[in-house]
Amino acid sequence: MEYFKKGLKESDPDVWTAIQNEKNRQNKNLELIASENNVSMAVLEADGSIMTNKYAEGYPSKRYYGGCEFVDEAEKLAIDRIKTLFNAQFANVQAHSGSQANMAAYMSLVKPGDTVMGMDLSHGGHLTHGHPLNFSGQHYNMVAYQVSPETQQIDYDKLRKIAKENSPKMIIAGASAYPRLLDFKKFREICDEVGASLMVDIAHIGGQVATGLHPSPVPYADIVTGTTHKTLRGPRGGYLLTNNEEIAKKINREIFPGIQGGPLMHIIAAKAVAFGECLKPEYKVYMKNVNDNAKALASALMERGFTLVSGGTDNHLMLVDVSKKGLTGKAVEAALDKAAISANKNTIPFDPQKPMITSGIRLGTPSLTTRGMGKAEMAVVAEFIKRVVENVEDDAALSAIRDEVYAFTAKYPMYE
Ligand code: DSN
Repeated sequence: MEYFKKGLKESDPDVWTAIQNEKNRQNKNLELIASENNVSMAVLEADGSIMTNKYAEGYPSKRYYGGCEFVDEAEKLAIDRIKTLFNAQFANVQAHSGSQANMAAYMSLVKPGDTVMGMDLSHGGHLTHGHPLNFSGQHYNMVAYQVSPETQQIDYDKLRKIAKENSPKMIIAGASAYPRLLDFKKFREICDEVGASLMVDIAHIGGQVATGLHPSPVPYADIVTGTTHKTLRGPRGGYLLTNNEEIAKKINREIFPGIQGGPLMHIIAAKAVAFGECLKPEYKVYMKNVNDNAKALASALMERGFTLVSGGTDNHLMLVDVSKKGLTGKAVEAALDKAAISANKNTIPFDPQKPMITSGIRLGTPSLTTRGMGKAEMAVVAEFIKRVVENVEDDAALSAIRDEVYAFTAKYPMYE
């Protein structure tokens, strides 16, 4: 039947063209968005596979549909592999995204109206850690903790004080824009002092935790949540881990039927492939290179007169305070875009600007490292960024830089 044979180019040239253009953009641009990465062909193949056709509400061997024997195999592989990767006793790999994983963690550990502490969004936290417009801020009594104005790192004494004053039922550790190590043992001690559960969101630092480059929260947290598409280099999605069997049962109930219906079996198959890749020795080398490249990029930027929040990085990302150059994050993001460099504006601690303007730019090295770039290339990238920042208003200069960026990225080919 033609229906099963005709490819996208022929059957829908409009969507095909959009995808080709996006592929070209990914190949040609320098991708510095800290939460993005580039999946392998193997992950891409599983992601686009016929497992998308299958309904499989429930869990392996306990489904509400027949014909699940092969999707069961894929989900069991994903569960077993992620448990090995993080040395965790229980895992749920069905969360469609990090936000859904976080919602399931809340629903497993606290009740609506309970007090929950999370990191202020503008200090590095995430929408699901208490933003008033997010489900977290709408349904829970959220109390924020911040970084210290001096070190721009978490002040654990202050955190303890806020916890004692507010008696939260749960404290969230983890961030979307925090370049430093997190002390999960200390978070656990504070939780125990005030009788709170500990939820740890490792959406960004999953790769570092899996490879021992960041201490693991698994021994300390009641629930660990994460995403699969950032440092883990998998398809878009989420996961939850725990060492507590009762909490594991709650997580499974809250993901399905609590929040979600049918799991995305093609995505779960692709998660299994990505976790398999993460278990290989090459992945450890990759993650070390990601962190080394971040340090190299941070140093190269500081040598060129940039100010970094907290003075550097311990992971894959950094926050550049562009207000020190008299600019906003919005203006720099737009100028970088014109030079084919993708990054995102980001609030910095105590930012006087609104979230759509910001004083910062967040940069990360996972994608450039996947392309095979190393420390020497980070100096080249820093120089591109410096020149963009010096020419934010000059479209001709930005377009000349873009041509140089294209020539540079052509040396690190990705998808054909
Ligand atoms: N939006 C993601 C990020 O960019 O960090 C977090 O979910």
